Amino acid sequence: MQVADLSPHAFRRTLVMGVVNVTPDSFSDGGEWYEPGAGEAHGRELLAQGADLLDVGGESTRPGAPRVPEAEELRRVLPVVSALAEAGAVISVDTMRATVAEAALDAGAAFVNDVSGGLADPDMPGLAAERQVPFVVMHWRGHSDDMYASAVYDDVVTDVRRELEARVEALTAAGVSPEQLILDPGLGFAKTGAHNWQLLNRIDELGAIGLPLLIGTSRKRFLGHLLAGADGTPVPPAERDDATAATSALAAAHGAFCVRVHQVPASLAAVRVAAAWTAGGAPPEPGHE
Ligand code: PMM
Repeated sequence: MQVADLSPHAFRRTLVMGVVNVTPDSFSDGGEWYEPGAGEAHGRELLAQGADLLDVGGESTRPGAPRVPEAEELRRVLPVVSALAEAGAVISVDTMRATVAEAALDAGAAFVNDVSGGLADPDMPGLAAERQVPFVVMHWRGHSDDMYASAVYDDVVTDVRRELEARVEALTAAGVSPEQLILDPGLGFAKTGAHNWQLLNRIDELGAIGLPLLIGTSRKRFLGHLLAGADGTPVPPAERDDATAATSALAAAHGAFCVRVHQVPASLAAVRVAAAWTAGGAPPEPGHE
């Protein structure tokens, strides 16, 4: 099998990152892939469906979630990373801990996805600099136990942009190369639904920073509210995949580097449509050039 170059500088079309949550309590799929072997089996399924990358995480970031002890996070993540890397997947590890990121890289992960953008663990910037791997810097204002307290902005897009640029400056000062960096507005993290829609509406202002963007809308609460029926009850997470795929198409049409999704096939079709629409013809698929 030819391994595609999925690094940000080899960008061809928007990549689809499939989510493998090895957690008992994620909001979107909590517990489904938590049993031994289930995370690996789910990752293999997403890979077979055409996911470009798999994002393996062992700590839920749902609002209000308590932190998971490091030993438990390692226990959850490492066997799944090793098995899926062995199966040929390009893996990102979704962690805020440098120790977990390092162990996952040693076990075959290729990217680090840090929802705190290197803020939660002072050792993370140094690790990213040392390992020179792609590093996802998400906009973050604090741990999940009280993130809505900090959902206060003058202008959410301007503020998120400024805070992401400050992270870029701090990380590059710590020796991380700008070529490694992928930025993410952190939809739902210290953001209300209204904030999320503003960020998507003005995604080009974030793109103007000049670094690749990763967008994570998948199954999030604001989509549940958008699709609510007349009585106002949000549709449940598993019924938000069509809306997620629509956001994947739009994010791709606005030049996003990657979309992070739970259900791969519809978003993969969406980003391929967007690529063909934008180019006026289907570009070669990653790995098939
Ligand atoms: N969202 C979640 C977890 N990790 N990582 C990035 N980079 N961006 C996101 O938007 C993001 C993330 C929360 O969703 P989940 O609990 O369903 O994985």
